Amino acid sequence: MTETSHDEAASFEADPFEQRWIVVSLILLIAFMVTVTIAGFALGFQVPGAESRVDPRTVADSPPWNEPGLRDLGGGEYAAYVISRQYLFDPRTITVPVGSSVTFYLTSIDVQHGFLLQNTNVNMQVVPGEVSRLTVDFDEAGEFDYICNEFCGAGHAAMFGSVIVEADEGGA
Ligand SMILES: [Cu+2]
Repeated sequence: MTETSHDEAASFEADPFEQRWIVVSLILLIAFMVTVTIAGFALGFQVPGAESRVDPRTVADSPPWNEPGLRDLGGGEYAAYVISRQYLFDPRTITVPVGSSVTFYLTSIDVQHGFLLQNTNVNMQVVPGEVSRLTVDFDEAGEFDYICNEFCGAGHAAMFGSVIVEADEGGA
């Protein structure tokens, strides 16, 4: 039985070059954790989450999905229920006033689709059986097209729509 000295057991021997890289990796890890924390809590970045589960065979017949479209929740807040299927988004047009905060709820009744809202950071997968949710604040008037960005079949390229953000005509 060989005896290990106390010093040897307690100290960590590594090449100085290797030690430097271990330190660099730890700094990077900490930097990523800080970045993700700031993005999530201070800047409001959201990861599209499965809001709830639905039955893709019956979801189109049950509220609120039996009447897809916009709901005015008051105070500039809206909910938009969008059904995705080969090869269209229902509804194809969503119109809101500038300054609106719109929470999009999407589900698919057939295959997997995508929902990319151009000129925003919204990019969600739309999975049958699940509801995807993301909130967008529309601070500028304009037209924001949404497209299916997951190949879903022969008519994939025709799968698009748009959010129209209307300028405030009242001019407060
Ligand atoms: Cu699609």
